[in-house]
Order: sequence, then C-alpha cells, then structure tokens
Amino acid sequence: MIFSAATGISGRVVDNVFLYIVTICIILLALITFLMVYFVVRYRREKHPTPVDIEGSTWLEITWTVIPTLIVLSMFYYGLTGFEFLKKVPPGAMTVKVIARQWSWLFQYENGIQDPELRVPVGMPIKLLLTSQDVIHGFYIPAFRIKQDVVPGMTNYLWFQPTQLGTFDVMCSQYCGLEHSHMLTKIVVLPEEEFTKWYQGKKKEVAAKAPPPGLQLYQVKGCVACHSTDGSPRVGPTFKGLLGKKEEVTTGGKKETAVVDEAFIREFISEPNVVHIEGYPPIMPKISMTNEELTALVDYIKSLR
Ligand code: HEC
Ligand SMILES: [Cu+2]
Repeated sequence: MIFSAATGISGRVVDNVFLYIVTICIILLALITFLMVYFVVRYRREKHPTPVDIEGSTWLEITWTVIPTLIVLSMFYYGLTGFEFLKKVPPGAMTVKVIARQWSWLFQYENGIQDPELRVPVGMPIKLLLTSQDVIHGFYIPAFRIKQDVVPGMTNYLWFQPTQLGTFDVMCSQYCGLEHSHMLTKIVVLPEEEFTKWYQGKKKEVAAKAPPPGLQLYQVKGCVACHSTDGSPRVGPTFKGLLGKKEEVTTGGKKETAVVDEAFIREFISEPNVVHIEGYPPIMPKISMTNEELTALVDYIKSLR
C-alpha cells in the first residue's frame, strides 16, 4: 500500500499544513476565476462601446494588497512551525542508525542488532541517524510524511512517533542507479511488550557472538539487492547453483572459461573487480567483512543448489 493515509504525529502535522495551503489555493482560484468571467460578461464591448477612465480607489488597493500578504505570510508561518516541529527531536527518543547502499537499507540498533527491516514500539519517538555507503539516497516513509536525503560522508537525521500499529513502506526517493525502484523496506510498529521481547531476544543472539548465519549476512551485507537465491534475474548472477557453474569471465582483459569453485567465490567477494563475469555490469562493490563472515557467506552460497 503505497499511498497510505497519514499516521504518526508527523503525518498529522504535515497533512494539516498541506490541507491549509491547498484550501487557500482553491478559494483563490475560485474567486479569481469567478471575477474574471463576471467582468468579461459585465463589461463586454456591446454594453460599453466607448471606454471610460476610472479613478483608482486607495482603500480597495490597500485591501487587496494587505489581505493576500497576510494570507501568504500565514502560509509561511504555518509551514515554518511545521518544519521546526519536524526537526526538533523530543527528549527520550530511541536512536536507530540507518545505512543506505545500492540498493537496500540496514538498521542498526543501540544494542548491536542489525536488521533489514525497522521494528519500533508504538508511541515511542524514534530518531534515525542516516548515512550512505555509496551514492545519495533518500529515506522516505510516505505514511509518516517524512523524507530526508541520505548523503555519503555526512549524517542526517529524522524523527517520527508512530501512533498506530501496523506495517508501513519505506522507499528511496533519490534516483540512485539501476535498482533504485527496488530499494524498499518496511517499518513494523509493534505493541511495546512485543517489541521488547524481540529486542531482548535478538540481543542475546548478538551477545553470544556466534557468527551470524549466511542467510542473515546475505541480507545485512546487502547482497540481496543484487543477487537472488532462487535463480531469478537481478543485477548480478543468481547464487542458486553458482558452485560448479561454468562461465565466461574476463581477467585482466583476457577472456576465458572458468568453473566456479569455493576459492573463486571467496576471491570474488574479497576483490570484486579483478574478474568480470560475461553479461553483467562490473559494479559489484567491495563489502567489508570479517574472515568468519566471509566463510559463513561462502558456505551459504555453496548450499544453494
Ligand atoms: C550493487 C550490487 C551488488 C551487491 C550489493 C553485491 N553484488 Fe555480487 N555481484 C554483482 C555484480 C554486478 C556481479 C558481476 C560482476 C562482474 O561481472 O564484474 C557480482 C558478482 C558476484 C559473484 C560472482 C558470481 C559469479 O557468477 O561467479 C559473487 C560470488 C558475488 N557477487 C557475491 C556477492 C556477495 C556475497 C555480496 C554481499 C556481501 C554481493 N555479491 C553484493 C553485484 C552486487
Ligand atoms: Cu537509493
């Protein structure tokens, strides 16, 4: 559901400003159109064959200058206070880091949890710290009516306070390359107890320091944006049946046929720009990870037959 109704505190604030401005515009449009048509009919040439000079009216001119000025200023004032509201994070907000990259989102909580979807408790103000690992992205939650550029090399922020349980869409609002339109995720607003349960449970996993399973790394490290695991086409080759596959590759300008084995996968992930696979764009990013993580990922890819 993309054009969802406004929700959360920011949703109401933004919608009110928007409705106020649209209402004034409609009233002005109707008034001006009506007067134009009325004058055209009333003062048509048939009725007034000879033009006459008319004296200006100071009062009339003052009125039609002052009233529209006040209306425009009220729109400015209303917009400005709305903007200030959207930029002032209430105290006690829960902070979550958001990482954007081509072409997926990652959320990092204060206790170390990482997840491709954002889970939050209802009623709690949430502050998001936004950074990008590559190009400019735009973090956009239509239902909450909030949007902020996510720029590499700087941290922007955004806050919202959900007032309603449910699942809401997150989109990228900046054209950031080939798969931009698939850079989607969800915000899940949970009852407080349910959130706490999830938060504590996940924290134990993190504390146990077990290397996360390959599937989770596949999502957290963002491979999912470019590689499918079921054979369906994405920007990069599917992981399904990758092990043992024969493919045409170019290494240092030399074309050859390679058989994908464990070492090939490992080296490709560590140095993605040495070998190129025929038929794919050379855009695989170098993604930092530990040796254990790399092993878990390679094992996961090997398991996808
Ligand atoms: C932004 C898109 C993108 C992301 C993110 C990405 N890849 Fe890739 N990957 C590609 C492309 C494109 C290729 C083909 C590159 C080439 O031919 O130069 C590729 C190639 C590969 C290959 C070689 C495939 C083959 O057919 O031999 C492996 C293995 C691989 N990626 C693993 C990963 C892993 C693991 C991750 C996550 C840690 C990842 N990729 C993240 C785009 C991506
Ligand atoms: Cu993007």
